[in-house]
Amino acid sequence: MERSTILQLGPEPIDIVGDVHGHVGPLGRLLDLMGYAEDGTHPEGRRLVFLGDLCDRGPNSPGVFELVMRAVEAGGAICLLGNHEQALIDPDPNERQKAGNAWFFGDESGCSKDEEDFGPFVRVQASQRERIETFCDSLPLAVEHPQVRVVHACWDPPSLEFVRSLGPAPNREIIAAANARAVEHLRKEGLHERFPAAKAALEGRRRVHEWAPDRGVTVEEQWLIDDLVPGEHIEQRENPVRVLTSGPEWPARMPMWLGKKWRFLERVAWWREHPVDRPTIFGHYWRQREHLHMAPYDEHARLFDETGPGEWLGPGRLALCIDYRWPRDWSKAALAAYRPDRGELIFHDGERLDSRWGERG
Ligand SMILES: [Mn+2]
Repeated sequence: MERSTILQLGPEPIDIVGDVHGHVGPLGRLLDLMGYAEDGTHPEGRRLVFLGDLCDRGPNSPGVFELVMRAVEAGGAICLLGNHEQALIDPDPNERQKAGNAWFFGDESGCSKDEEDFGPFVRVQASQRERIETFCDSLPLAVEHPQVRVVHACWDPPSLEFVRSLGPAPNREIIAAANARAVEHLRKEGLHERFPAAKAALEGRRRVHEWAPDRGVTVEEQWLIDDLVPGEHIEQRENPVRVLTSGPEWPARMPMWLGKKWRFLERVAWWREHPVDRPTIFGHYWRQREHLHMAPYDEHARLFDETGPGEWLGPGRLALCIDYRWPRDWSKAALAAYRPDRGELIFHDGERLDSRWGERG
């Protein structure tokens, strides 16, 4: 099939699989429950659409890549680019620092920390490395099906237009062009030198993980933060690939230590502010499979309110997030697929939920 960054599908029924994050066993069970053969083919001609974020954090990222690459080659499956696949091929070395990707980068990427947080995990073999990179380079950023639209994090028309304008280029080139656009905006705001300098100045503090900004910052640290907040905001907002693969983010009230770096932005429920006009499925947002308040920082309550796991979101209820986790145990798999023609959400442990878009009847 010819490379296409925004893919148009025909009417054949699809099954959309949420973020897998290295859980190859649960993925196998989910595909089995839906009637797929091991190579990703289906006796009724159904087609798999993976939302991206196949890898990182879980026990076997290489195994998930092997399974999905085979399904794409043999079964006509489609896999979208998630922010974790993007990190594997991003030309900016800063962007490769993602929690849980030491299976791919080894010691250059905070390996011992990953081992402690996510271990044990299977590491990539030398013979797989280039195939995985080539695969990530070829993944579409969005899919349009007659029933639904699919993207990893945010359906944003201007960002899609930017990507479309670049034609069928490999993702590494598209990511580089998007990064360059963000740098151009940093330059306009006079931050293109101060922002990286402020990042570097905080480097030591993030490595030892000893800084506690909620207990006060020095004047010098506040100056750094004053460059970091707008810098990160521009870096996210003005980067069309990042908007599609990790969504718009807004300045957070307090810097957060997340994985391998300090973060000065937080996720926002874009589906409330920028309602979609057609059913849209996405992953990325760590939706809790059962609702549980988590003080003091309850991201679920902020993004999803009290909605149940299969509820559609936003005005008109046209947006559905199918990236799940368990509230008490983040390492336990919670993998689901959405079947638009059946209005059904199916989990790898066999639970099925009715889930239909549109106003409640
Ligand atoms: Mn993601």
